Amino acid sequence: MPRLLHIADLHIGYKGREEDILSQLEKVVKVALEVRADLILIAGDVFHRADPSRAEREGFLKTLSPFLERGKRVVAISGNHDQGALGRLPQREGVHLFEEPETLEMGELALHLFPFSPEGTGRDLITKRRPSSARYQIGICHGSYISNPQVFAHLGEEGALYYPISSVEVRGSGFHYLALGHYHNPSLWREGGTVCSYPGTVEPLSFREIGPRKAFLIICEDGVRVEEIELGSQREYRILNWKVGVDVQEGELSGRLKELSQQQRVFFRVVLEGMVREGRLLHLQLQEMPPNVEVVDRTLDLSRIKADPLLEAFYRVVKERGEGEIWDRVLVRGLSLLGHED
Ligand SMILES: [Mn+2]
Repeated sequence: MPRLLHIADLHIGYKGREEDILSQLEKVVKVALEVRADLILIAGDVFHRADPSRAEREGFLKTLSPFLERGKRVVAISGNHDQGALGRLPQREGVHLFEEPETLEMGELALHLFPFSPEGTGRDLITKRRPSSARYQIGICHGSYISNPQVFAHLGEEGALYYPISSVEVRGSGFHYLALGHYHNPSLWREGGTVCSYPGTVEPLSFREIGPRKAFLIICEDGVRVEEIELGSQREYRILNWKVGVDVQEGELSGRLKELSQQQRVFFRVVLEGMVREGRLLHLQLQEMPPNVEVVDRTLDLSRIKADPLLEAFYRVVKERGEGEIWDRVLVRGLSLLGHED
């Protein structure tokens, strides 16, 4: 009864996050031992670059050691970020790395591996594999599942052209499980007789990777069963929407932003809206932001409005007309159309 732990998109070597990613991988290894996984499957983008440093390569293998020392195995394929990187790693017992399509048989398991290729498409899932009569058929691929609207919207049309896979090909594959990598947020669904999943990054790496990080435990026992495992994370990305004058007063803004910098485990993006009396002063304050806080300034600068007769007249008309959410939006949209943000 094989048990596999599926992860993807480690991006080891991602600038500024090197330590966090290895710490998170250490946690994955701990989890893999706790849930008695026999194998860790990594569906691409182990490294962030095609030429990982020696420290990154050694860091990867060293972190896997506690798992390998118990005679367990790790199977990884290359993704669009680390094509050519896996071949630079030293041979290590129990570690199987692939940069070309391959079918690997391990007891009751057949692992059909489809590393990223610029010419790759979902058809490869059917044409570039060896037939196998193993009891459990598992596909591993680094590609864009374009039939999932959530994935398609996130990757964008250009990103989704990378190794496009559609539900038609998955339904024809006969896989019990399709272990995907490339899309950076966890997603688990069924397509015909195939369970498909993207685990997402093991550690969040941007404001697009919000929410719990996951690994999937695949239990092969009369078909496959999948258990979702929450990994937590070393750091976290959080977006805050502050309206000046409502959520925060203009005078206390820099103090409030500095408070956020105390929470060093969190990266903050603060979206500022509302009205400020003097935009120039705000910009000066925002120049000295700590590294874990970034500010998106969408405020209206009252001093600029007052200095322009057209903006001023529009502002006065709207203010006389009414107060509240809808009038605020009329004001923001109208002022930007009139050239406030130029
Ligand atoms: Mn990736």
